[in-house]
Amino acid sequence: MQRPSSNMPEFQLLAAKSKYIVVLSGAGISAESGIPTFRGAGGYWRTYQATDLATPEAFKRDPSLCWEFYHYRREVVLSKKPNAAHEAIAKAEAVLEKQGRKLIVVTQNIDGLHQSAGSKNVVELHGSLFKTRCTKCQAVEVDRNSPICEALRDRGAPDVDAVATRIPTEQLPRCSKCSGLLRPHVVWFGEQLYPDVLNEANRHLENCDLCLVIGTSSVVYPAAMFAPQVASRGVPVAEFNIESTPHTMDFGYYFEGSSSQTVPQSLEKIFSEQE
Ligand code: BV8
Ligand code: ZN
Repeated sequence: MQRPSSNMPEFQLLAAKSKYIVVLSGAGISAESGIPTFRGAGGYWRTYQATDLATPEAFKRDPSLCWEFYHYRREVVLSKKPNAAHEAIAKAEAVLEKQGRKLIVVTQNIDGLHQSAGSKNVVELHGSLFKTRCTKCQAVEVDRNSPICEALRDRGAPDVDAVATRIPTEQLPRCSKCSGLLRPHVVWFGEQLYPDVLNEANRHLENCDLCLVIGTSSVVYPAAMFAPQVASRGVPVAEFNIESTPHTMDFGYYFEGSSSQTVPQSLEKIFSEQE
């Protein structure tokens, strides 16, 4: 098996020539914005791992605890900003678009930081912290209110010994149309990805001529198979991570380091072409 190249000048030229770039991002791209990743130490809230609470069963069993978890994550994200990696990707999209070329972000993240940095073409594979879905009428709404509802104000403290008095479901976020109980519009473990989102992501994966896969441990399916799928078409894929992952050997390029450094560097020839 050939080892991935770490030849940055070579990759910069590839990126400057590409017509249809797909950026696949995971929690690692937001780590330097201060948002904990899942697998690092930050992956815990109180005595729970995200994977314990990000399930339909957890919501059914205790919607109050589940909403405290998501309320906490919303408030954390509202206090954070995109970093240089998000910004370089948004800038590259704008420059390429002027030249009739595409750059699409397909993200596993639900923090909305790509959009805050100015990215327009963003496919949110796993939904968004700032969208709700009614469990009764299925209406999906954008909601960036802080707090999302009065009963959750000052709730959601992450400390292990935080006292979780249960909030009655009537006081949890309710639907403005049918007053049904709202849930976060995110894809939980064991839930299928939204078909239209999956189709859109696949269309981009099948047509791109370059792929950057940034800050993902590639353990969650089906997202974990996207970059290897592109590489198997013979399209150059570059992985950006602080450590190698189970798929690093599948890719043509691997740039070790913090994405806020390596990602802007990899895209800079797109900007210099423009000047
Ligand atoms: C489904 C929204 C099918 C919610 C998320 C056994 C084997 C294989 C699969 C399964 C299995 N058991 C269950 C499954 C399926 C399951 C799955 O894959 N489980 C995993 C845990 C094994 N998948 C699902 O359930 C999916 N649905 O398969 O449905 C189905 C079919 C028929 C009928 C019914 C169902 C749904 C998965 C979506 C779950 N929702 N998020 C929420 O967030 O609350 S997943 C969530 O976790 C994220 O969205 C993301 O996808 C994942 C976290 O992964 P990463 O983003 O990669 O983050 P991580 O912390 O892991 O890694 C960070 C990386 O960044 C690291 O590599 C680190 O080195 C790097 N890094 C850190 N700092 C930096 C950096 N890199 C660069 N610079 C830095 N500064
Ligand atoms: Zn409703």
